[in-house]
Amino acid sequence: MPAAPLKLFKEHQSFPQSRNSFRVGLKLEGIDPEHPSLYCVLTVVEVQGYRIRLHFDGYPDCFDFWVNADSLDVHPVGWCEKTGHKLMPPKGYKDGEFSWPTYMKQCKAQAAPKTFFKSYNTPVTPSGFRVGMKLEAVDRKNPSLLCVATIADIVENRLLIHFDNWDHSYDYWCDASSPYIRPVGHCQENGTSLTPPPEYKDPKSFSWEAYLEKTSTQAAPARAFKVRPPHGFQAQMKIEAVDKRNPMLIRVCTIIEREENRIKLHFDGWSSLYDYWVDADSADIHPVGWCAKTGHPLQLPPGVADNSPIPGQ
Ligand code: MLY
Repeated sequence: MPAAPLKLFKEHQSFPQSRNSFRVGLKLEGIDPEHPSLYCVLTVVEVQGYRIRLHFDGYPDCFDFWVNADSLDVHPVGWCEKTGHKLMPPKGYKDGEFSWPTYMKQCKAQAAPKTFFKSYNTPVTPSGFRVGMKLEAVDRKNPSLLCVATIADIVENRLLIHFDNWDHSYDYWCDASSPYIRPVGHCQENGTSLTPPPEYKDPKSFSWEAYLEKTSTQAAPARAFKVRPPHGFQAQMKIEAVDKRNPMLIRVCTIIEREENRIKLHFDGWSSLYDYWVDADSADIHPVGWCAKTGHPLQLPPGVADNSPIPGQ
């Protein structure tokens, strides 16, 4: 079976250009993966190859999560203040009560240096998108729904999508070429149904024209939406992928099906009950050899002997 060719992987999935500089104990600011509109106080609690495990200060370990060292979801201490974002303090602090300098002294901790962060080194290309503009977006928790949505934030070429009058749990980050976002009018042009904000009990009573007028907002310009070239992954190709059921683990996988924007993963040697779909641009899929190159353990299919040399023997 062939390994998926390197050229099919995006830069953030492929072999890293630099090493992972993060160390256990360093503090930073980052997006809560369960609430992507929130920036939180985080500490590096484990480093494994090119990945880090992050802990929410003051909260139980069960909320810890893993990211790659070049994740755009993490920022240096002070980033929120500098960019006008609200920072959720550690548990136990009231709003306005938290200050990084005091907290750092109390914890005797260090901030992760700015140079460790990818988000600090990527140039930003201007797009036609502005915060507050409206669009039609797929609700990724209910993927059959294309809904009335707003650009709630823009950071480094990424857009935060919020669904009008729904809570923030449906929010997500994407870029201008995301297949999940469409210009205002897309549903009407294609004769498909648009899910209006929840106060419109009868979807037929919703009109974009009246809504933009009522909310004094603008539609995101159609030219700002970019077309994403198709991914080249094919069935049978081997990759290394994070197991979402135990995200500290990376396993040997086979792509067993493909769709326009997704691939279906099979974990070699495991029941197909565990197969699932991931986006082709997921940060959790990597070329064969990624674990070896970045110094991350690779979970082999059960029953396959690990013949790699044991360090120190
Ligand atoms: N059955 C769900 C659907 C929620 C859809 C929210 N989207 C549009 C943001 C519910 O009613 O909770």
